[in-house]
Amino acid sequence: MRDLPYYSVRMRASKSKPHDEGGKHISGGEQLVLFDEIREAVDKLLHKSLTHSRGTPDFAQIQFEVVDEPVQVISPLRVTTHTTDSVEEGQLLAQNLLMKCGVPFPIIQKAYLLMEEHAELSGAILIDSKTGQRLDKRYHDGKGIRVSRMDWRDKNFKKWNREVAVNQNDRLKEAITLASKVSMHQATVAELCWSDDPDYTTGYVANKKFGYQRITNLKEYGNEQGCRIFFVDSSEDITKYIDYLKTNPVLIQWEVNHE
Ligand code: WAQ
Ligand code: MG
Repeated sequence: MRDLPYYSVRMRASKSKPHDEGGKHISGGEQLVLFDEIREAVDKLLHKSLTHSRGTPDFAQIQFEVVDEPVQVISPLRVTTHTTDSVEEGQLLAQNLLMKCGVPFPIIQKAYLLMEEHAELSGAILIDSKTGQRLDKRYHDGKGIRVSRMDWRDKNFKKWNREVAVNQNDRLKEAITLASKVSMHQATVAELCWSDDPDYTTGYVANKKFGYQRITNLKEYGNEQGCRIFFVDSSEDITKYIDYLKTNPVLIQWEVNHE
């Protein structure tokens, strides 16, 4: 019997203008579901777009499409949480972890400068981990690369959560799902991320070797400046890498007794 096909369901919402015309990014989301689950996925993404702490959207798009490529099933990254007392402490720790992953300090400094120059992104910035050069600029109007076609089935996520007990919310699920897909690729040296939602200040540094390292206090409460940077090994084929991020379907699955 042929396996049932998966569908990629995507949402993006913006304020004052559509994304392509420079509107403020409010929210985005991606899911990978079976046909019978499309309605539920659309509902969930619609709810996410309408109730966002970055504001109410003036524009939104929700679309789905069948996925023809075979779905790759991978394990979630191992999670560690570091509790810090201030943004300074959190940021210092994030930089130390990035260096441990193999990103030199001057490149981290360049990345922070780039991030400040590009405040209004809806995707991730790709940076050459050897030169600090931005690699994604000519793609997607410079708004960053949006990783798509990934998900973690709720039942398995909940099981993982009961056993590993971090925090049962969709944000964590989405972030680990994305970080696991991204770090799977050999071109990824490390990822640095914190939310652009003003009410969420925990972020992370991730890579395949050290896992998903959550850090509390990566920005001040109320700040709408988010960050998502992939430090990349540019000796790999970048066009293929971006294609992997955008189109390769990946499901996260945690096996019991895995950890
Ligand atoms: N692909 C690429 N970049 C993305 C994607 C995506 N699918 N989704 C979001 N981004 C970028 C985009 O520029 C956003 O502005 C930025 O990341 C932040 O997105 O407790 O909530 O969805 O362990 O606001 C991490 C910590 C939370 C969770 C991250 O990010 C935890 C978060 P947000
Ligand atoms: Mg956000």
